[in-house]
Amino acid sequence: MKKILISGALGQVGSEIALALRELYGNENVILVDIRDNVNVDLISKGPFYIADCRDREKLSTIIKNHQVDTIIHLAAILSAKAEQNPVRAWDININGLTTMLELAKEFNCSLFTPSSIGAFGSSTPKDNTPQVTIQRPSCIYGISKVSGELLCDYYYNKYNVDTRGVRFPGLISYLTPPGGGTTDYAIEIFYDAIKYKKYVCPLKEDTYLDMLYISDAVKAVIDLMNADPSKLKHRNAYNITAMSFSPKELAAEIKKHIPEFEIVYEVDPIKQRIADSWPNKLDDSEAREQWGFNPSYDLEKMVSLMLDNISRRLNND
Ligand code: NAD
Ligand code: AKB
Repeated sequence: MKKILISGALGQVGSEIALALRELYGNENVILVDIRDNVNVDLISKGPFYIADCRDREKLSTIIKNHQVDTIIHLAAILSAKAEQNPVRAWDININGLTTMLELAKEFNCSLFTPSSIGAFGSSTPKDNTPQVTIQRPSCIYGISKVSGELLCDYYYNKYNVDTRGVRFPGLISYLTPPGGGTTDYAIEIFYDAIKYKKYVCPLKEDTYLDMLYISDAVKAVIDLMNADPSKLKHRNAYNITAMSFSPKELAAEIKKHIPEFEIVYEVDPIKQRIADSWPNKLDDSEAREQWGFNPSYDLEKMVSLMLDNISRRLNND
């Protein structure tokens, strides 16, 4: 990785990867694209930034050529809950956006990272210790686009030798940029409401278990996988990774250790609950650990303490 283009760069994940990569490789060598420019003003001003749709091959082709890009990190996508509101649009962006990026990677000989998700699994997948290779019949449009994306990336590697790599991210927890409309967003929103109102109305049932990962571990995973020895990678696209699995009730109990008066109540959102119920409780990520050294640092206790400290500081400064 020397010259890196990030699509969807102002989103929850992109903004954090952009910061880390600019620190490592220099501001000028990390080129950001998104369809909006009204967030993360600091990122936009400190290095190359372009408004570009991930389906706009011509515009992206010019950007890649002008900056001599060698690596694409494709993050532009519509997340699970938002995708259910307009499945046709979500399919168009998630699939035609990825196909455009894969075509560009082929044309300009770039490596390409794009994330899949725990959403790529469905109700018929084993729920506990979900294996790396298993049945994948997701029921939400986001998940269907994610499985298709995994297969498309395999196809471009096998047919055209494009250096595609990817992970199945669980719910990612961070505070720099708000989440973009996923089912796991509750695990971020809860911190803001706990600090501001000492109360959170949770859209998922108290015993809904989902995998989660703190953002620093997610960013490190992307960098480590992209720098990994390709001969060690048996599953280039879509490695299971996770650091913790918890339910809303367990997350609330951990928050209560810091804010004793905090209370959680449940008003189930049927769409989010249906999606969450179809996803695994806990992934088996042993292949990522063995093949490229995935080893997250943040567990539930450490993550909660860090989120509360940082969000409190942010809210006090606003
Ligand atoms: P997000 O919604 O926060 O950010 C997505 C960004 O893409 C936004 O800034 C948006 O403006 C941009 N975008 C949307 N449509 C676009 C288009 N047509 N062209 C260019 N840009 C466009 O999402 P995120 O959480 O940052 O997710 C990034 C990637 O990580 C996605 O592929 C997502 O599926 C995956 N992922 C995220 C999580 C998570 O918990 N955040 C978990 C699993 C996988
Ligand atoms: C979502 O909930 O849609 C995302 C994901 C797990 O893919 N956070």
